[in-house]
Amino acid sequence: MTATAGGPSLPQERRVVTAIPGPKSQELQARRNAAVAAGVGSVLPVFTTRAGGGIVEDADGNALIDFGSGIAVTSVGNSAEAVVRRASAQLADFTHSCFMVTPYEGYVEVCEELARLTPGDHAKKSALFNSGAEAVENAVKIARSYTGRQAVVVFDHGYHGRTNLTMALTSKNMPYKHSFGPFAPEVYRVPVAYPYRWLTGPENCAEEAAAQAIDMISKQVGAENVAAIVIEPLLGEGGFIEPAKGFLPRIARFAQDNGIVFVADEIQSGFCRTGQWFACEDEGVVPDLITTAKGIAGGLPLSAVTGRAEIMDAAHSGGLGGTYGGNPVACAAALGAIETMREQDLCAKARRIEEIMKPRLTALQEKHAHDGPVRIGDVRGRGAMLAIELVKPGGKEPDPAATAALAKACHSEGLLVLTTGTYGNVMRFLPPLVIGEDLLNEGLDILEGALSSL
Ligand code: PLZ
Repeated sequence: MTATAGGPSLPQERRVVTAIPGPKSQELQARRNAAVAAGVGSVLPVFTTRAGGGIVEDADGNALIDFGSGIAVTSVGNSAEAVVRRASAQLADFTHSCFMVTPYEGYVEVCEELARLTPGDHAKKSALFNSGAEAVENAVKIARSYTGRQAVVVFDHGYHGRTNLTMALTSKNMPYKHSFGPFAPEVYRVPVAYPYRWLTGPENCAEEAAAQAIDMISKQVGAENVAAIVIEPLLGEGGFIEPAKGFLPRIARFAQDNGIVFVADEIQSGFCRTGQWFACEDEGVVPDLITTAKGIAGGLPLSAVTGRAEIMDAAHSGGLGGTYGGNPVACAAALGAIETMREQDLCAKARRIEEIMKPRLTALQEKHAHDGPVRIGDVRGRGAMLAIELVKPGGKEPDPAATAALAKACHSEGLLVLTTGTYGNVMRFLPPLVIGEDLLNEGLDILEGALSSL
């Protein structure tokens, strides 16, 4: 540890002093390879020592610009002041009692905040868990219990986790499901309105995709057998796909008309990420249940299911829980993160990030539209959840190799970027919402240079 701490006081400057990864990270990587299971991967094997604002510092003293936020988690920044203050105080008071043994106020406060912040003014209740996957599993348990039905409908390009049920809900085989079956039954996948790749073009994408999805549900499953429809209002791991406008409200209405619980998985898109508290607000969709995690607690593990009180209360007493669900330190961190989002108006910050980034990404798309070996086929997303989709010249064939090469080129210049997408050809941008505008623009300069260098 050096004199300056991480968090907001970490110098907000990019610094590349060694190869990336540098010698210390390489040494650690060798130890890691000997001790950590090969199935656990890393995007960029530089070992983190401190982080804060828009910077991640590594063991070799490199300071990287952070366009990933640990996969949309540190929206309030790493070690944000209010998160550290509240979580530290809680650490000193007690670390665990188990809410199922003796409860504590922090858990209740987080549930009260969730009732206030999530869409809709109906009576709401919440239950807290540890990971996103656990929240999604519990949303399905609750919906099944409430409806007395079994089937769950999910969408092409959807991602909901890596546990057995959520692997079944997740659409992409590699790397999430391959060799890990058999998967949970009663899961049905239907089309999503992906404007860029809709065969008849983007114009009628919303109506056509909704009609196909509803037809498949009605004909193949039977609406009366469906407990829940689970969808990400802005699909994350599938490639930052914004369903064509009109699609989500149509599906939500179908759910409502047929007594199906409509679940919005906002684990990646929630908590100011898209410029609103929740992405489903964009089209005024009010979900019956909403799953949250990631950004909720500034880096500590916490997740939640929030929704209509009568649905949330359907599961029998003692039917929901887990040893660590709603851990007091994680709850304190969440209250600190929510305080930060409110006080610093991080929804507005996310919109400002879009204002800066999107025109520059669109200009890059124009520059790389025709000539050269790489083409940006699509620029999309909202707020600080933005992406470019890379395709081969002359069409829309996905170009995962160029995407990987672009990420590598950015990494070597000290810009931490992540790729995503069913076809591995989407570069996504998820900067912390507190990142400075200088760093944001510097990151975009690096991206621009890296694209030209391919
Ligand atoms: N639902 C919408 O984005 C997690 C996955 C990273 P957990 N996304 C990042 C990886 O490769 O494992 C996610 C999500 C949506 C559910 C989840 C699952 O959340 O906290 O990773 O379980």
